[in-house]
Amino acid sequence: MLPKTYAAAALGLLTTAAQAQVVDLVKDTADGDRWMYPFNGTPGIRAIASTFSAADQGPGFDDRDGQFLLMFDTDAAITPGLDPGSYQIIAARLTLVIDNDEEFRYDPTPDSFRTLLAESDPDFIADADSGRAMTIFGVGYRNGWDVFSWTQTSAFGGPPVIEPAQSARNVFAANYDSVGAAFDISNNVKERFEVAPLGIGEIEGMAPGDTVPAESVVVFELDLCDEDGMAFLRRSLRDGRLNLAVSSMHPASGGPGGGAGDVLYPIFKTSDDVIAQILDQTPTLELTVRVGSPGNYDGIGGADFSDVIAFITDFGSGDPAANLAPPCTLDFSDVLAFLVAFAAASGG
Ligand SMILES: [Ca+2]
Ligand SMILES: [Ca+2]
Ligand SMILES: [Ca+2]
Ligand SMILES: [Ca+2]
Repeated sequence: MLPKTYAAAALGLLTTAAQAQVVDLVKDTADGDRWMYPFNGTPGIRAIASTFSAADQGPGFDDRDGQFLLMFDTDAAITPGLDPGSYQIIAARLTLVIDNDEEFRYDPTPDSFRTLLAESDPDFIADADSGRAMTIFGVGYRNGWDVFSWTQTSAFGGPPVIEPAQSARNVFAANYDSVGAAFDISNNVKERFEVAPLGIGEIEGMAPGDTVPAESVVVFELDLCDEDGMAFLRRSLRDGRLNLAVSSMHPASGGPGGGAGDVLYPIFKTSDDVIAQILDQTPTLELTVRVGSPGNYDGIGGADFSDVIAFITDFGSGDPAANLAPPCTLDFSDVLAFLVAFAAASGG
């Protein structure tokens, strides 16, 4: 469950720049999803998508060789086109369901890229916990594609930097610099840098190192303290579409491009899995977002005393809805942000 259900969302109040509302958005299937693998023969309609690494296979393949791209249109529920600062992310969560049974190990903590280097490399360190984390990222584009033009059936990539497929993909798992420019993290082992995921996949009741059964529910709580990541989310809400990439560094053994051996990586059900549609196991996005000025905190009427009470109540109880300014903890900067917004919205 997301932290709160708001009367404002139920009433469906109209939003203008001066008004605010808190929207609980639940999308129980993706508007598009795609196994982003260079040799996927059924792009956009495949019922499963696996994530794995080719970091140990030399040049020619992205380290993050198999990625799972998910596309959610948000514009029907959350007014697009506003300044990105008008979207306050209060909670964000992606839920996926595992398709394969007992083939990979659970690891809820990401490993350094150094654990994926050759053991003879001076920078190599051993992976302290078996398994690899399932992680989620925002995306970036190349070759002229963008969030509006790219669809689940668009071309995988353009000319690779190294044949047959390295650094070719048109949409890639990304991190962002301080001005919001995306950079491709698909080769962070070859290029030797650590990555910052938006969220880490967790499975309730499972211990690190356990093998993961089919039908396991993987929950990615997005990190509200990641300011670059939250800025990506806000831009996505402005654009009316949120595209996300799931990645993991499990070895590509036993499957696509991975040669002999058992499958050792997660396989997720996509929105195209007919059984998953019936069993409610398709990818699900949950967002709680305040849209517009937080001065009208309760989203009801204009900015008046009830908004002051509502803010103080949330602030006092530690509700993340009261987090109106960095850092992501509740402190005086949030009170100040509320007062400034309240003064502006109430004309005072
Ligand atoms: Ca699809
Ligand atoms: Ca590990
Ligand atoms: Ca109000
Ligand atoms: Ca804060």
